[in-house]
Amino acid sequence: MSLTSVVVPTTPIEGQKPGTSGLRKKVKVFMEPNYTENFIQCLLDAQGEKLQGSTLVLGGDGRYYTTKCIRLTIKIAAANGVSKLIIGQRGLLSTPAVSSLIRTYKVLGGIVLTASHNPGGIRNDFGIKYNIENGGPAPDHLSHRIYDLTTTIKQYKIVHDLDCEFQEIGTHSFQVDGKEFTVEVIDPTDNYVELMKSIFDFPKLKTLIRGTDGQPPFNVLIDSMNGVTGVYVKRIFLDELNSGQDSAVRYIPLDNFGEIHPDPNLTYAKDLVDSVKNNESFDFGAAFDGDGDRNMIIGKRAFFVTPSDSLAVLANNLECIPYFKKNGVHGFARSMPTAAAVDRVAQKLNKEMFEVPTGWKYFGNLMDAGRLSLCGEESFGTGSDHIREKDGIWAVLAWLSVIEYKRKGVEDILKEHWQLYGRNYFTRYDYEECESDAASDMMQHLEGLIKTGEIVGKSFSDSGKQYKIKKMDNFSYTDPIDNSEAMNQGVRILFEDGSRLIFRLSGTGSSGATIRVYIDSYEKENVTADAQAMLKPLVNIGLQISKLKEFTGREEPTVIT
Ligand code: VG1
Ligand code: CO
Repeated sequence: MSLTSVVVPTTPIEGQKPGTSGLRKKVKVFMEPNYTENFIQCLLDAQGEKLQGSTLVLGGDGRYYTTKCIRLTIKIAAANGVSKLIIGQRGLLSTPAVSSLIRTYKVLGGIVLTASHNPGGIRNDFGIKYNIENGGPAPDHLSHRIYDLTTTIKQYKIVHDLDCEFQEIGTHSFQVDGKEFTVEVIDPTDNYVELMKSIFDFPKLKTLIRGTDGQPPFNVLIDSMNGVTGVYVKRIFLDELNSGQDSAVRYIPLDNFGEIHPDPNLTYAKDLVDSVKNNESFDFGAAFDGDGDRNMIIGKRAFFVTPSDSLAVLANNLECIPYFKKNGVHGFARSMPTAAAVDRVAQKLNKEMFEVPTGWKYFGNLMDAGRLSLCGEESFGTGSDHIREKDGIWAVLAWLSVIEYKRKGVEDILKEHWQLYGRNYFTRYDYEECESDAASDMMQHLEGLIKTGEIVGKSFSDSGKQYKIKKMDNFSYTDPIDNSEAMNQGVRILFEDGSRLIFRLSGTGSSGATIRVYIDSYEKENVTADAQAMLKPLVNIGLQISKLKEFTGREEPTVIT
Protein backbone atom coordinates (compact mmCIF):
# COMPACT_ATOMS: atom_id res chain seq x y z
CA MET A 1 0.00 0.00 0.00
CA SER A 2 1.36 3.41 -0.93
CA LEU A 3 0.82 6.15 1.62
CA THR A 4 1.61 9.84 1.83
CA SER A 5 2.38 11.98 4.86
CA VAL A 6 0.83 15.35 5.49
CA VAL A 7 1.92 18.37 7.52
CA VAL A 8 -0.50 19.56 10.21
CA PRO A 9 -0.09 23.04 11.71
CA THR A 10 0.01 23.20 15.51
CA THR A 11 1.01 25.58 18.30
CA PRO A 12 3.14 25.03 21.42
CA ILE A 13 1.41 23.58 24.49
CA GLU A 14 2.66 24.57 27.91
CA GLY A 15 4.05 22.18 30.47
CA GLN A 16 5.65 19.50 28.29
CA LYS A 17 8.83 19.42 30.34
CA PRO A 18 10.07 15.87 31.06
CA GLY A 19 10.67 15.25 34.78
CA THR A 20 12.91 12.76 36.59
CA SER A 21 11.84 10.09 34.11
CA GLY A 22 9.85 11.26 31.09
CA LEU A 23 6.69 13.32 30.68
CA ARG A 24 3.87 12.35 33.06
CA LYS A 25 0.41 13.88 33.07
CA LYS A 26 -3.17 12.90 33.60
CA VAL A 27 -4.62 10.84 30.75
CA LYS A 28 -7.07 13.61 29.98
CA VAL A 29 -4.18 16.00 29.39
CA PHE A 30 -2.59 13.60 26.89
CA MET A 31 -6.01 13.43 25.19
CA GLU A 32 -6.22 17.16 24.62
CA PRO A 33 -5.99 18.20 20.96
CA ASN A 34 -2.41 17.90 19.65
CA TYR A 35 -0.94 17.24 23.11
CA THR A 36 0.46 13.80 22.31
CA GLU A 37 1.14 14.65 18.65
CA ASN A 38 3.24 17.68 19.65
CA PHE A 39 5.32 15.78 22.16
CA ILE A 40 6.01 12.81 19.87
CA GLN A 41 6.99 15.15 17.04
CA CYS A 42 9.42 17.04 19.30
CA LEU A 43 10.86 13.82 20.67
CA LEU A 44 11.58 12.70 17.09
CA ASP A 45 12.86 16.11 15.97
CA ALA A 46 15.30 16.11 18.90
CA GLN A 47 17.09 13.13 17.30
CA GLY A 48 18.28 15.30 14.42
CA GLU A 49 19.52 13.63 11.23
CA LYS A 50 19.96 10.24 12.89
CA LEU A 51 16.21 9.78 12.74
CA GLN A 52 16.11 9.21 8.96
CA GLY A 53 16.08 5.48 8.22
CA SER A 54 16.29 4.63 11.94
CA THR A 55 14.67 1.85 13.96
CA LEU A 56 12.92 2.52 17.28
CA VAL A 57 11.50 0.20 19.92
CA LEU A 58 7.97 1.04 21.12
CA GLY A 59 5.89 -0.33 23.97
CA GLY A 60 4.91 0.20 27.57
CA ASP A 61 3.15 -1.05 30.66
CA GLY A 62 -0.23 -1.32 28.94
CA ARG A 63 -1.94 1.42 30.93
CA TYR A 64 -5.00 3.22 29.65
CA TYR A 65 -4.29 5.30 26.50
CA THR A 66 -1.38 3.03 25.42
CA THR A 67 -3.25 1.68 22.40
CA LYS A 68 -4.22 5.13 21.15
CA CYS A 69 -0.74 6.47 21.73
CA ILE A 70 0.87 3.59 19.81
CA ARG A 71 -1.47 4.11 16.85
CA LEU A 72 -0.57 7.78 16.79
CA THR A 73 3.16 7.15 17.22
CA ILE A 74 3.19 4.72 14.28
CA LYS A 75 1.58 7.36 12.05
CA ILE A 76 3.91 10.15 13.18
CA ALA A 77 7.11 8.06 13.14
CA ALA A 78 6.40 6.84 9.59
CA ALA A 79 5.80 10.41 8.41
CA ASN A 80 9.10 11.56 9.88
CA GLY A 81 11.39 9.11 8.10
CA VAL A 82 11.72 6.36 10.73
CA SER A 83 12.06 3.14 8.73
CA LYS A 84 11.13 0.56 11.34
CA LEU A 85 9.30 0.20 14.64
CA ILE A 86 9.75 -2.85 16.87
CA ILE A 87 6.57 -3.07 18.98
CA GLY A 88 5.73 -5.43 21.82
CA GLN A 89 2.64 -7.53 21.17
CA ARG A 90 -0.46 -5.74 22.51
CA GLY A 91 1.83 -2.77 23.11
CA LEU A 92 3.46 -4.43 26.12
CA LEU A 93 7.13 -4.04 26.96
CA SER A 94 8.61 -3.48 30.40
CA THR A 95 11.11 -0.66 30.78
CA PRO A 96 14.00 -3.15 31.27
CA ALA A 97 12.85 -5.12 28.21
CA VAL A 98 12.95 -1.96 26.08
CA SER A 99 16.47 -1.26 27.30
CA SER A 100 17.54 -4.79 26.42
CA LEU A 101 15.94 -4.69 22.94
CA ILE A 102 17.63 -1.39 22.09
CA ARG A 103 20.99 -2.93 23.02
CA THR A 104 20.45 -6.30 21.34
CA TYR A 105 19.29 -4.82 18.03
CA LYS A 106 21.62 -1.79 18.25
CA VAL A 107 18.86 0.63 17.29
CA LEU A 108 18.56 4.38 17.72
CA GLY A 109 16.35 4.26 20.80
CA GLY A 110 13.00 3.42 22.31
CA ILE A 111 9.77 5.10 23.32
CA VAL A 112 8.35 3.74 26.58
CA LEU A 113 4.71 4.47 27.26
CA THR A 114 4.37 4.49 31.03
CA ALA A 115 4.00 6.66 34.08
CA SER A 116 5.79 3.90 35.97
CA HIS A 117 4.58 3.61 39.58
CA ASN A 118 1.88 6.28 39.15
CA PRO A 119 -1.68 4.93 39.06
CA GLY A 120 -3.31 4.33 35.68
CA GLY A 121 -6.77 4.30 34.14
CA ILE A 122 -8.84 7.02 32.55
CA ARG A 123 -8.75 9.30 35.61
CA ASN A 124 -5.07 8.76 36.34
CA ASP A 125 -1.66 9.09 34.73
CA PHE A 126 -0.06 8.38 31.39
CA GLY A 127 3.55 9.01 30.47
CA ILE A 128 6.12 8.94 27.67
CA LYS A 129 9.82 8.23 28.28
CA TYR A 130 12.58 8.15 25.69
CA ASN A 131 15.60 5.84 25.89
CA ILE A 132 18.75 6.41 23.87
CA GLU A 133 21.13 4.18 21.90
CA ASN A 134 22.81 2.70 24.97
CA GLY A 135 19.39 1.61 26.27
CA GLY A 136 19.30 4.17 29.07
CA PRO A 137 16.90 7.03 29.86
CA ALA A 138 17.41 10.26 27.91
CA PRO A 139 20.16 12.33 29.52
CA ASP A 140 19.33 15.87 30.69
CA HIS A 141 20.63 17.61 27.57
CA LEU A 142 18.31 15.56 25.34
CA SER A 143 15.29 16.14 27.58
CA HIS A 144 16.05 19.86 27.52
CA ARG A 145 16.23 19.78 23.73
CA ILE A 146 12.86 18.01 23.52
CA TYR A 147 11.34 20.55 25.89
CA ASP A 148 12.76 23.51 23.98
CA LEU A 149 11.22 22.16 20.80
CA THR A 150 7.81 21.87 22.47
CA THR A 151 7.92 25.61 23.16
CA THR A 152 8.35 26.55 19.49
CA ILE A 153 6.65 23.73 17.55
CA LYS A 154 4.64 24.90 14.50
CA GLN A 155 3.70 21.65 12.77
CA TYR A 156 3.75 17.89 12.96
CA LYS A 157 3.89 15.26 10.23
CA ILE A 158 1.53 12.35 10.11
CA VAL A 159 0.32 9.56 7.81
CA HIS A 160 -3.39 9.56 8.59
CA ASP A 161 -4.19 6.39 6.66
CA LEU A 162 -1.49 4.21 8.20
CA ASP A 163 -3.31 1.76 10.44
CA CYS A 164 -1.28 -1.14 11.69
CA GLU A 165 -2.48 -3.65 14.24
CA PHE A 166 -0.15 -4.89 16.95
CA GLN A 167 -2.26 -7.51 18.72
CA GLU A 168 -0.58 -10.41 16.96
CA ILE A 169 3.07 -11.20 16.34
CA GLY A 170 4.10 -10.49 12.76
CA THR A 171 5.71 -8.07 10.33
CA HIS A 172 3.87 -5.42 8.34
CA SER A 173 5.36 -3.37 5.51
CA PHE A 174 4.14 -0.14 3.98
CA GLN A 175 5.31 2.34 1.36
CA VAL A 176 5.34 5.81 2.90
CA ASP A 177 6.33 8.77 0.71
CA GLY A 178 8.02 6.29 -1.63
CA LYS A 179 10.09 4.64 1.13
CA GLU A 180 9.62 1.36 2.94
CA PHE A 181 8.27 1.50 6.49
CA THR A 182 8.07 -1.66 8.61
CA VAL A 183 6.32 -2.54 11.84
CA GLU A 184 7.58 -5.68 13.52
CA VAL A 185 5.36 -6.92 16.34
CA ILE A 186 7.34 -9.16 18.67
CA ASP A 187 6.72 -11.33 21.69
CA PRO A 188 7.44 -8.95 24.61
CA THR A 189 9.27 -11.58 26.63
CA ASP A 190 11.57 -13.60 24.32
CA ASN A 191 14.56 -11.27 24.25
CA TYR A 192 14.36 -10.50 27.98
CA VAL A 193 14.03 -14.14 29.02
CA GLU A 194 17.11 -14.99 26.94
CA LEU A 195 19.00 -12.20 28.66
CA MET A 196 18.06 -13.44 32.14
CA LYS A 197 19.09 -16.96 31.20
CA SER A 198 22.49 -15.69 30.11
CA ILE A 199 22.99 -13.90 33.46
CA PHE A 200 21.67 -16.39 36.02
CA ASP A 201 21.96 -20.11 36.58
CA PHE A 202 18.34 -21.12 35.93
CA PRO A 203 18.77 -24.83 36.76
CA LYS A 204 20.15 -23.87 40.21
CA LEU A 205 17.33 -21.41 40.83
CA LYS A 206 14.81 -24.02 39.84
CA THR A 207 16.33 -26.49 42.27
CA LEU A 208 16.17 -23.88 45.02
CA ILE A 209 12.49 -23.17 44.38
CA ARG A 210 11.38 -26.76 43.82
CA GLY A 211 13.60 -28.26 46.53
CA THR A 212 15.51 -31.53 46.31
CA ASP A 213 15.52 -34.75 48.34
CA GLY A 214 17.65 -33.09 50.98
CA GLN A 215 16.20 -29.56 50.75
CA PRO A 216 12.59 -28.40 51.16
CA PRO A 217 11.13 -26.13 48.47
CA PHE A 218 11.76 -22.39 48.80
CA ASN A 219 8.33 -20.83 48.40
CA VAL A 220 8.16 -17.46 46.68
CA LEU A 221 5.23 -15.10 46.20
CA ILE A 222 5.64 -12.73 43.27
CA ASP A 223 3.24 -9.79 42.93
CA SER A 224 3.13 -7.97 39.59
CA MET A 225 0.56 -5.50 40.94
CA ASN A 226 -1.39 -5.87 37.65
CA GLY A 227 1.51 -4.26 35.80
CA VAL A 228 3.50 -5.35 32.79
CA THR A 229 5.87 -7.68 34.68
CA GLY A 230 3.00 -10.19 34.74
CA VAL A 231 3.88 -11.48 31.29
CA TYR A 232 7.55 -11.87 32.28
CA VAL A 233 6.70 -13.47 35.61
CA LYS A 234 4.54 -16.02 33.85
CA ARG A 235 7.37 -16.99 31.50
CA ILE A 236 10.22 -16.91 34.02
CA PHE A 237 8.69 -18.06 37.29
CA LEU A 238 5.72 -20.16 36.27
CA ASP A 239 7.09 -21.71 33.04
CA GLU A 240 10.89 -21.73 33.35
CA LEU A 241 11.42 -22.06 37.10
CA ASN A 242 8.23 -24.03 37.62
CA SER A 243 7.48 -22.13 40.82
CA GLY A 244 3.82 -23.29 40.97
CA GLN A 245 0.50 -21.50 40.46
CA ASP A 246 0.40 -20.21 44.04
CA SER A 247 3.67 -18.35 43.57
CA ALA A 248 2.38 -15.51 41.37
CA VAL A 249 -0.41 -13.01 41.93
CA ARG A 250 -1.85 -10.11 39.96
CA TYR A 251 0.12 -11.19 36.89
CA ILE A 252 -2.40 -10.26 34.19
CA PRO A 253 -1.60 -6.68 33.08
CA LEU A 254 -4.65 -4.42 33.47
CA ASP A 255 -4.97 -0.97 31.91
CA ASN A 256 -5.99 0.57 35.24
CA PHE A 257 -3.82 -1.76 37.39
CA GLY A 258 -7.05 -2.90 39.05
CA GLU A 259 -7.41 0.59 40.56
CA ILE A 260 -4.34 0.13 42.77
CA HIS A 261 -1.20 2.23 42.95
CA PRO A 262 1.38 -0.06 41.23
CA ASP A 263 4.19 1.02 43.51
CA PRO A 264 6.09 -1.73 45.37
CA ASN A 265 6.49 -0.44 48.90
CA LEU A 266 5.07 -1.27 52.31
CA THR A 267 2.09 1.01 51.82
CA TYR A 268 0.94 0.21 48.29
CA ALA A 269 2.02 -3.45 48.22
CA LYS A 270 0.34 -4.14 51.54
CA ASP A 271 -1.56 -7.10 50.10
CA LEU A 272 1.68 -8.91 49.37
CA VAL A 273 3.10 -8.02 52.78
CA ASP A 274 -0.02 -9.36 54.50
CA SER A 275 -0.05 -12.56 52.45
CA VAL A 276 3.55 -13.35 53.31
CA LYS A 277 3.11 -12.30 56.95
CA ASN A 278 0.03 -14.45 57.43
CA ASN A 279 1.23 -17.53 55.62
CA GLU A 280 4.26 -19.20 57.23
CA SER A 281 4.86 -21.31 54.17
CA PHE A 282 6.15 -18.36 52.13
CA ASP A 283 9.91 -17.87 52.38
CA PHE A 284 10.15 -14.86 50.14
CA GLY A 285 8.00 -12.15 48.56
CA ALA A 286 8.59 -9.60 45.83
CA ALA A 287 6.58 -6.92 44.05
CA PHE A 288 7.18 -4.70 41.01
CA ASP A 289 5.87 -1.39 39.73
CA GLY A 290 3.76 -0.84 36.61
CA ASP A 291 6.63 -0.79 34.11
CA GLY A 292 8.79 -3.37 35.88
CA ASP A 293 11.88 -1.42 36.81
CA ARG A 294 11.23 -1.27 40.57
CA ASN A 295 11.28 -4.11 43.08
CA MET A 296 10.52 -4.72 46.73
CA ILE A 297 12.04 -7.72 48.51
CA ILE A 298 10.66 -9.27 51.70
CA GLY A 299 11.64 -12.44 53.52
CA LYS A 300 9.74 -14.95 55.61
CA ARG A 301 7.00 -13.38 57.79
CA ALA A 302 7.41 -10.29 55.59
CA PHE A 303 10.86 -9.30 56.89
CA PHE A 304 11.44 -6.05 54.96
CA VAL A 305 14.66 -5.32 53.08
CA THR A 306 15.25 -1.62 52.46
CA PRO A 307 16.37 -0.95 48.89
CA SER A 308 19.58 0.57 50.27
CA ASP A 309 20.34 -2.66 52.15
CA SER A 310 19.31 -4.76 49.17
CA LEU A 311 21.93 -2.99 47.08
CA ALA A 312 24.62 -3.52 49.72
CA VAL A 313 23.84 -7.22 50.14
CA LEU A 314 23.95 -7.83 46.39
CA ALA A 315 27.22 -5.89 46.11
CA ASN A 316 28.69 -8.12 48.79
CA ASN A 317 27.67 -11.34 47.01
CA LEU A 318 27.89 -10.73 43.29
CA GLU A 319 30.36 -13.53 42.74
CA CYS A 320 27.58 -16.09 43.00
CA ILE A 321 25.98 -14.82 39.78
CA PRO A 322 27.48 -16.28 36.56
CA TYR A 323 27.32 -12.93 34.69
CA PHE A 324 29.66 -11.27 37.20
CA LYS A 325 31.93 -14.28 37.42
CA LYS A 326 32.44 -13.92 33.71
CA ASN A 327 32.56 -10.13 33.35
CA GLY A 328 34.09 -9.15 36.67
CA VAL A 329 32.77 -6.61 39.13
CA HIS A 330 33.70 -2.98 38.48
CA GLY A 331 32.45 -0.14 40.65
CA PHE A 332 29.23 0.46 42.56
CA ALA A 333 26.96 3.49 42.65
CA ARG A 334 23.87 4.84 44.38
CA SER A 335 21.71 7.91 44.10
CA MET A 336 22.51 10.60 46.65
CA PRO A 337 19.46 10.06 48.91
CA THR A 338 20.10 6.30 49.05
CA ALA A 339 21.64 5.19 52.35
CA ALA A 340 25.37 4.60 52.24
CA ALA A 341 25.34 0.89 53.15
CA VAL A 342 26.84 -0.04 49.78
CA ASP A 343 29.71 2.43 50.30
CA ARG A 344 31.00 0.23 53.11
CA VAL A 345 30.97 -2.81 50.86
CA ALA A 346 32.79 -0.89 48.13
CA GLN A 347 35.44 0.13 50.61
CA LYS A 348 35.97 -3.40 51.88
CA LEU A 349 36.10 -4.88 48.38
CA ASN A 350 38.24 -2.01 47.15
CA LYS A 351 35.86 -0.97 44.37
CA GLU A 352 35.13 2.48 42.97
CA MET A 353 32.01 4.07 44.47
CA PHE A 354 29.88 6.83 42.90
CA GLU A 355 27.13 9.02 44.32
CA VAL A 356 24.86 10.48 41.62
CA PRO A 357 21.65 12.55 41.60
CA THR A 358 18.22 10.88 41.72
CA GLY A 359 17.30 9.22 38.41
CA TRP A 360 18.68 6.23 36.53
CA LYS A 361 19.95 8.41 33.67
CA TYR A 362 22.96 9.38 35.79
CA PHE A 363 24.33 5.83 35.93
CA GLY A 364 24.56 5.24 32.15
CA ASN A 365 27.83 6.99 31.34
CA LEU A 366 29.67 5.20 34.15
CA MET A 367 28.41 1.85 32.90
CA ASP A 368 29.33 2.64 29.30
CA ALA A 369 32.83 3.54 30.51
CA GLY A 370 33.16 0.16 32.23
CA ARG A 371 33.42 1.68 35.71
CA LEU A 372 30.10 0.58 37.14
CA SER A 373 28.59 -2.90 37.57
CA LEU A 374 25.86 -2.52 40.18
CA CYS A 375 23.80 0.42 41.35
CA GLY A 376 20.58 1.34 43.06
CA GLU A 377 18.22 3.93 44.40
CA GLU A 378 16.33 4.03 47.68
CA SER A 379 13.12 4.27 45.61
CA PHE A 380 13.11 0.49 45.08
CA GLY A 381 15.41 0.53 42.07
CA THR A 382 18.25 -1.95 41.66
CA GLY A 383 20.14 -2.93 38.55
CA SER A 384 23.41 -3.71 36.84
CA ASP A 385 25.26 -3.04 33.62
CA HIS A 386 23.42 -5.87 31.83
CA ILE A 387 21.12 -3.08 30.57
CA ARG A 388 20.84 0.66 31.27
CA GLU A 389 17.67 0.67 33.36
CA LYS A 390 16.82 -0.54 36.80
CA ASP A 391 15.35 -4.00 36.58
CA GLY A 392 12.82 -5.47 39.00
CA ILE A 393 12.86 -9.09 37.86
CA TRP A 394 16.66 -9.06 37.62
CA ALA A 395 16.81 -7.93 41.26
CA VAL A 396 14.61 -10.82 42.39
CA LEU A 397 16.66 -13.36 40.43
CA ALA A 398 19.82 -11.84 41.90
CA TRP A 399 18.42 -12.21 45.43
CA LEU A 400 17.37 -15.80 44.78
CA SER A 401 20.90 -16.51 43.49
CA VAL A 402 22.37 -15.19 46.74
CA ILE A 403 19.90 -17.25 48.76
CA GLU A 404 20.70 -20.36 46.73
CA TYR A 405 24.43 -19.81 47.20
CA LYS A 406 24.29 -19.10 50.91
CA ARG A 407 21.48 -21.51 51.69
CA LYS A 408 20.12 -18.92 54.11
CA GLY A 409 16.88 -16.97 54.31
CA VAL A 410 16.53 -13.23 53.72
CA GLU A 411 16.51 -12.24 57.39
CA ASP A 412 19.64 -14.26 58.23
CA ILE A 413 21.47 -12.80 55.25
CA LEU A 414 20.59 -9.28 56.38
CA LYS A 415 21.54 -9.85 60.00
CA GLU A 416 24.84 -11.36 58.97
CA HIS A 417 25.48 -8.34 56.74
CA TRP A 418 24.75 -5.89 59.57
CA GLN A 419 27.00 -7.80 61.95
CA LEU A 420 29.82 -7.39 59.50
CA TYR A 421 29.26 -3.83 58.31
CA GLY A 422 26.98 -2.14 60.84
CA ARG A 423 23.59 -0.87 59.73
CA ASN A 424 22.36 2.21 57.90
CA TYR A 425 18.89 2.86 59.26
CA PHE A 426 16.88 4.55 56.53
CA THR A 427 13.39 5.84 55.95
CA ARG A 428 11.68 8.16 53.52
CA TYR A 429 8.65 10.33 54.25
CA ASP A 430 6.58 11.40 51.26
CA TYR A 431 4.11 14.25 51.45
CA GLU A 432 2.17 13.74 48.24
CA GLU A 433 0.18 16.38 46.35
CA CYS A 434 1.05 19.34 48.54
CA GLU A 435 0.21 22.76 47.29
CA SER A 436 3.00 23.69 44.84
CA ASP A 437 3.63 27.16 46.27
CA ALA A 438 3.82 25.87 49.84
CA ALA A 439 6.35 23.22 48.82
CA SER A 440 8.54 25.65 46.96
CA ASP A 441 8.36 28.13 49.84
CA MET A 442 9.66 25.42 52.14
CA MET A 443 12.54 24.68 49.78
CA GLN A 444 13.25 28.44 49.62
CA HIS A 445 13.39 28.51 53.39
CA LEU A 446 15.95 25.68 53.38
CA GLU A 447 17.96 27.46 50.68
CA GLY A 448 17.96 30.50 52.93
CA LEU A 449 19.49 28.45 55.74
CA ILE A 450 22.23 27.28 53.37
CA LYS A 451 22.95 30.88 52.34
CA THR A 452 23.40 32.34 55.79
CA GLY A 453 25.29 29.26 56.98
CA GLU A 454 24.36 30.13 60.57
CA ILE A 455 22.90 26.70 61.19
CA VAL A 456 26.24 24.93 60.76
CA GLY A 457 27.66 23.94 64.15
CA LYS A 458 24.27 24.15 65.87
CA SER A 459 22.95 21.21 67.87
CA PHE A 460 19.39 19.92 67.84
CA SER A 461 17.89 17.43 70.24
CA ASP A 462 14.78 15.32 70.38
CA SER A 463 13.74 12.48 72.70
CA GLY A 464 17.10 12.55 74.42
CA LYS A 465 19.14 12.30 71.22
CA GLN A 466 21.39 15.09 70.10
CA TYR A 467 22.66 15.86 66.60
CA LYS A 468 25.12 18.58 65.58
CA ILE A 469 25.08 19.98 62.04
CA LYS A 470 28.36 19.66 60.21
CA LYS A 471 27.33 20.89 56.79
CA MET A 472 24.31 21.99 54.80
CA ASP A 473 24.21 22.30 51.00
CA ASN A 474 22.26 21.64 47.83
CA PHE A 475 23.72 18.59 46.08
CA SER A 476 25.33 19.10 42.69
CA TYR A 477 27.04 16.55 40.49
CA THR A 478 29.60 16.61 37.72
CA ASP A 479 29.55 13.51 35.53
CA PRO A 480 33.09 12.09 35.57
CA ILE A 481 32.79 10.90 31.96
CA ASP A 482 31.33 13.85 30.02
CA ASN A 483 31.68 16.57 32.70
CA SER A 484 28.00 17.51 32.40
CA GLU A 485 26.65 19.20 35.50
CA ALA A 486 23.42 18.66 37.42
CA MET A 487 22.71 21.36 40.01
CA ASN A 488 20.19 21.68 42.87
CA GLN A 489 19.54 17.96 43.25
CA GLY A 490 18.38 18.09 46.87
CA VAL A 491 19.05 19.94 50.11
CA ARG A 492 21.33 17.97 52.42
CA ILE A 493 21.81 18.45 56.13
CA LEU A 494 24.84 16.44 57.20
CA PHE A 495 25.45 15.80 60.91
CA GLU A 496 28.67 15.25 62.82
CA ASP A 497 27.90 11.56 63.44
CA GLY A 498 27.35 10.86 59.72
CA SER A 499 23.54 10.97 59.85
CA ARG A 500 21.82 12.78 57.00
CA LEU A 501 18.54 14.55 56.29
CA ILE A 502 17.66 15.24 52.67
CA PHE A 503 14.81 17.29 51.22
CA ARG A 504 13.79 17.33 47.58
CA LEU A 505 10.73 17.79 45.42
CA SER A 506 9.62 14.86 43.30
CA GLY A 507 9.98 15.10 39.54
CA THR A 508 7.53 12.33 38.67
CA GLY A 509 4.21 13.55 40.03
CA SER A 510 1.45 14.73 37.71
CA SER A 511 -0.29 17.24 39.96
CA GLY A 512 0.72 19.43 42.91
CA ALA A 513 4.10 18.90 44.54
CA THR A 514 5.40 15.89 46.41
CA ILE A 515 7.97 16.60 49.12
CA ARG A 516 10.37 13.78 49.89
CA VAL A 517 12.29 13.72 53.16
CA TYR A 518 15.04 11.11 53.42
CA ILE A 519 16.45 10.14 56.80
CA ASP A 520 19.63 8.10 57.12
CA SER A 521 21.61 7.17 60.22
CA TYR A 522 24.42 4.69 60.74
CA GLU A 523 24.90 2.40 63.76
CA LYS A 524 27.94 0.18 64.17
CA GLU A 525 26.72 -1.99 67.06
CA ASN A 526 23.00 -1.47 67.58
CA VAL A 527 21.82 -3.20 64.42
CA THR A 528 18.50 -4.87 65.22
CA ALA A 529 16.39 -1.98 66.54
CA ASP A 530 13.09 -0.91 64.96
CA ALA A 531 14.01 1.48 62.16
CA GLN A 532 11.07 3.86 62.56
CA ALA A 533 11.62 4.24 66.32
CA MET A 534 15.35 4.64 65.80
CA LEU A 535 14.93 7.45 63.28
CA LYS A 536 12.06 9.31 64.92
CA PRO A 537 14.21 11.91 66.72
CA LEU A 538 15.97 12.77 63.47
CA VAL A 539 12.62 13.00 61.67
CA ASN A 540 11.39 15.46 64.29
CA ILE A 541 14.54 17.53 63.95
CA GLY A 542 14.01 17.56 60.17
CA LEU A 543 10.45 18.79 60.58
CA GLN A 544 11.64 21.45 63.00
CA ILE A 545 14.39 22.77 60.72
CA SER A 546 12.33 22.69 57.52
CA LYS A 547 9.11 23.98 59.14
CA LEU A 548 7.37 21.48 56.87
CA LYS A 549 4.17 21.39 58.89
CA GLU A 550 3.96 25.16 59.04
CA PHE A 551 4.47 25.56 55.29
CA THR A 552 2.27 22.72 54.07
CA GLY A 553 -0.26 22.24 56.83
CA ARG A 554 0.48 18.53 56.72
CA GLU A 555 0.61 16.73 60.05
CA GLU A 556 1.59 13.31 58.67
CA PRO A 557 3.26 11.99 55.52
CA THR A 558 1.16 10.17 52.90
CA VAL A 559 3.66 7.33 52.57
CA ILE A 560 6.49 6.13 54.78
CA THR A 561 8.99 3.72 53.25
C1 VG1 B 1 11.27 8.90 41.64
C2 VG1 B 1 12.36 8.27 42.48
C3 VG1 B 1 13.62 8.11 41.67
C4 VG1 B 1 13.32 7.29 40.40
C5 VG1 B 1 12.19 7.94 39.63
C6 VG1 B 1 11.76 7.13 38.43
O1 VG1 B 1 11.64 10.19 41.24
O2 VG1 B 1 12.60 9.05 43.63
O3 VG1 B 1 14.62 7.51 42.45
O4 VG1 B 1 14.46 7.21 39.58
O5 VG1 B 1 11.06 8.09 40.47
O6 VG1 B 1 11.36 5.84 38.80
P1 VG1 B 1 11.12 11.52 42.00
O7 VG1 B 1 11.68 12.67 41.20
O8 VG1 B 1 9.65 11.42 42.02
O9 VG1 B 1 11.69 11.44 43.39
V1 VG1 B 1 10.19 5.05 37.91
O10 VG1 B 1 10.17 3.48 38.34
O11 VG1 B 1 8.81 5.88 38.47
O12 VG1 B 1 10.42 5.46 36.31
CO1 CO C 1 9.07 2.30 37.08
